[in-house]
Amino acid sequence: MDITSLIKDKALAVGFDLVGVTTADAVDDLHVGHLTEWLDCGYAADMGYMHRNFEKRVDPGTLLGGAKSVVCVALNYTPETQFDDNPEIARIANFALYEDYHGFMKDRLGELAAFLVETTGDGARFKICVDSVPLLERALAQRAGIGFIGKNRMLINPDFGLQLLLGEIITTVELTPDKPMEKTCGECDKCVWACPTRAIKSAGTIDARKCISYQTIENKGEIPDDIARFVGNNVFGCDRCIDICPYQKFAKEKAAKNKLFKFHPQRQNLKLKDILEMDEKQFEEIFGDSSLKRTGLQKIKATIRKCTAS
Ligand code: B12
Repeated sequence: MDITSLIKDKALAVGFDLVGVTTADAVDDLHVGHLTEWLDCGYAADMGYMHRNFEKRVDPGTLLGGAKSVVCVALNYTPETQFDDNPEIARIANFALYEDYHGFMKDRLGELAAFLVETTGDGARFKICVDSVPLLERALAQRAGIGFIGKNRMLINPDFGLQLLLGEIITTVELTPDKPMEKTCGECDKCVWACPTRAIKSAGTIDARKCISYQTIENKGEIPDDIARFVGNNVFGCDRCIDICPYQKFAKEKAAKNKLFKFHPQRQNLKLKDILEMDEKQFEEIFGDSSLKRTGLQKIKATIRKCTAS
């Protein structure tokens, strides 16, 4: 078996749902142009880090000297149980119903990278990336054939849907690249109309200033009044543009397969009132290993006070 096939088999064996390979070349001008326009229009809101490291973000080769390939992986986070829509219950974005994915994915990518070095010899170098590294993860995953980018800007795989978390290994090893997935949403623009704040422009660009996910996770200040009235019980993140997508509705994979990726069903049933009454110790017990930890209990309480009648 060739090295690329061995690496791909190992990626699935360590627990990822999808794997693809692309070169370490810069993304094409289309992506560079979209990122430039997005930044220039102020759509990055107060995410100052999105303005930094532009060269690195568009060119994975600059993150590791001598880089030749990028192994792109995806982990399905479709929840085991569905949220019962009730305005008194706090709605937490599906990805955060699981343990914090950053550490989980980095550990498995570490195992995969160790295998890569073992298989190809001592000289192989690599860099592991999950979310926080300046990299256009969705553009690379599309180029590696894992999925296509939808109008809601999510990486969509026709079998798995949209609830996929992305990670990469940039490496000096030369692997055989996959073909990009060339697909589009066609005429469908359900996500554009489902977004309560019209954060998705019809061409597909997302204005983070209007995105409920940005406002409830990233915005350290107060949520503006014109957005607050649409937030409702979405106290952390938002899945509206994902839930409405036909690719999610008709996805063949109905739940995450990797049972080691810990799902916390109790996070789906918390009343808004329960969170308002929570102290830091209780918050740590329930959300200690989740993405909510970075946002913090005080911000989540402020969101509930501002955006709901609680
Ligand atoms: C900043 C950020 C956010 C911001 C801004 C969102 C955004 N759309 O950029 C906020 C806080 C709002 C956010 C929210 C969410 N995020 Co986020 N986020 C990121 C981060 C760190 C950078 C994204 C980025 O580069 N934005 C820059 C803009 C310009 O990118 P873009 O709009 O997608 O445009 C690019 C392409 O789509 C393309 N493009 C743009 N317009 C057009 C038009 C056409 C016609 C074409 C062909 C191409 C094209 O060009 C651009 C450059 O490649 C990535 C991790 C990473 N390092 O990549 C995670 C990431 C994108 N987020 C992720 C997730 C899960 C979410 C949420 C679902 C969480 C939630 N439930 O609340 C939401 C989804 C919001 C959405 N619909 O995008 C996942 C997405 C996985 C997937 N399947 O796509 C990522 C990849 C993290 C990860 N490692 O898994 N996020």
